[in-house]
Amino acid sequence: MPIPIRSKQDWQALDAAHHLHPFTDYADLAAKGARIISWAEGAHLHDADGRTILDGMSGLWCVNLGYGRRELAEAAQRQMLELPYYNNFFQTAHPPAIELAHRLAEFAAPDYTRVFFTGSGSESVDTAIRMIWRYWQLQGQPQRNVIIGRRNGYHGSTIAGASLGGMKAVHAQLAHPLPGFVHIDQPYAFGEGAGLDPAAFGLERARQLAQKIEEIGPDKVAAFFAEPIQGAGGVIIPPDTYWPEIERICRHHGILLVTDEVICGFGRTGQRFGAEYFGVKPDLMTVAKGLTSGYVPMGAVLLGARVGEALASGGGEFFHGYTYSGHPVAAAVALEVLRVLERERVIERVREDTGPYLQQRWRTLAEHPLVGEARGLGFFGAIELVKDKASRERFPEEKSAGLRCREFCFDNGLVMRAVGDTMIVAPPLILDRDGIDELVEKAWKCLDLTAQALRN
Ligand code: PXG
Repeated sequence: MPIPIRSKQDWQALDAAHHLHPFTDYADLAAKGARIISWAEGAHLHDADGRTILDGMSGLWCVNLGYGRRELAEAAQRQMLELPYYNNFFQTAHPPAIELAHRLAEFAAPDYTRVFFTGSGSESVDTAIRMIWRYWQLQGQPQRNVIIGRRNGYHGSTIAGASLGGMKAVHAQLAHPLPGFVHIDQPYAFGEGAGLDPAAFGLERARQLAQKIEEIGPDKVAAFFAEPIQGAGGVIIPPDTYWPEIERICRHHGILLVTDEVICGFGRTGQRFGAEYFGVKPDLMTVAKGLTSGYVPMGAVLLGARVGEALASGGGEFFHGYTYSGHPVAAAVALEVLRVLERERVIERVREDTGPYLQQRWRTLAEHPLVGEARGLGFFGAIELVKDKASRERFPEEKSAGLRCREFCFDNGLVMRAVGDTMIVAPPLILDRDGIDELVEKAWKCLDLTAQALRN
C-alpha cells in the first residue's frame, strides 16, 4: 500500500500527536508545526507547500549522490527479491556483505584491509570503542582503556558516542557520562584562536594531546578519537599543522589513532577520507552516511593492519555485532554507490573542479557585512555571523542570529544549517557549477534579510 495522500495540515497534526523527533525542542515544534518534505530530485527538495529548496546539507551530510538515483533503488529492489535478510553471525555470510567488504578494502587500499559492518555512524563509533578495548586486552594491557576525544566533537547519540563526543548540552542530559572518556580543546581558530598565527594555534591544540596523555599516564591511554573536520560542531577545519602533530604524538606513545569519517568519508574533502586529505594514517576509521548516500542505513569500521590483524588472528570470540551488520540490501546499495563514485569520477570532480569552484564562490560571502569569516574545504562551507567584523564580536544570544538566518534560508529555497551563529553547508557532491551559483546567491540574499531583521 502506498503512503496515503494527506494535506499538509493533516500531516502536521498527526506528526504533533505521535512523532517524537530527534534533536528537537518539542514545545518549539508544537508551536510551529513540522516542515513536511514530500519528494526530492538531484540536489533539490520539494515541500508540502510546493516549494523547491536547494538542499545545502545533503539531507544530514549523507545524500552525497543526490536524490532520485534509479540505480540505487534498483539495486535495493533486486537484493530484496533475492535475499532480503540474512545475518553474518555464527560462521555464515552472504555475497553482498562479502563483496562489499572486498570492494571497500579495494577502495581504501592499501592501508585498510578489513571491515566490520554496522547500521549507522553511532554504531560504528561504539564498535570502534569496543575494538580499541579489545585490542589492548589482546595485547595484555587491559589497563590501557582511556579514550581521548575533543570538546565540541560529535560521535553520535549512543551513550558511548555521546560520552566520547564533547557536546556540553548533550553531556548535561547524561545522568552518568561513561567513565574513561576525556577531552581536549578543539582546533577552532576563528572562535578560540583569535590573534594567534593559525599554524602555531594548530600545534598548541595538538600538543594538548601530549599534555593530556602525560596527565593520565601514557600506559593508561588507549586511543585518540576525532573527526578530521568537525561537522556537527560547525565545520571546524584544523590548521595544516594540527593532524601531523596529532599523529606524531599518538605514534610516540603507541596509542591508537581513530578518525571518525562519518561525514568526511567518501569524497566530501575531495579525497577518499578526511585522514587522507590531512596526510595521516589512522589505525581505525568509522564511516556511515555517504557509504550508502543515505538511501538506506549502514555504517562500517575500516581497520588497518595493526588492529585488524590482532582482532582477526584469534584470542577467542569478539562478543559484538548487530542484527543488521552487513545487511544485504544496504550492502547492495553501498556497492552501487561505490560504482557510481568511480563511474562518474565524483571524488575527482570535487577535488579538481567543483570543490575549488565552490570554495572560490563561497569565499565571496566574506564581503558581506554580517560575515566575520567564510571558510571551507572540498564540499564543506561555513560562515561566521558577527556584529563586528574587526573584533569578531557576536550578536547577543537572544537575537538568535543563526536561527533567524536558517529560517530565512528555508523560506527562500535553501537548506543551510545553524550551529549557534555559524552557518554551515555540505551540499551533495554532484552539485554542478550552476547549483553552486544558486547556493551562494541564495545564501547572500538570506544574509541580507538576516542583517535587516537584526537591525530591528
Ligand atoms: N560521527 C560523526 C562524525 C557524525 O557526524 C555520527 C558519528 C553518528 O552517526 P548516526 O548515523 O548514528 O547519526 C555522526 C552523525 C548535525 C548532525 O546536526 C550530524 C550528525 C547526525 C545528526 C545531525 O550536524 N552526524
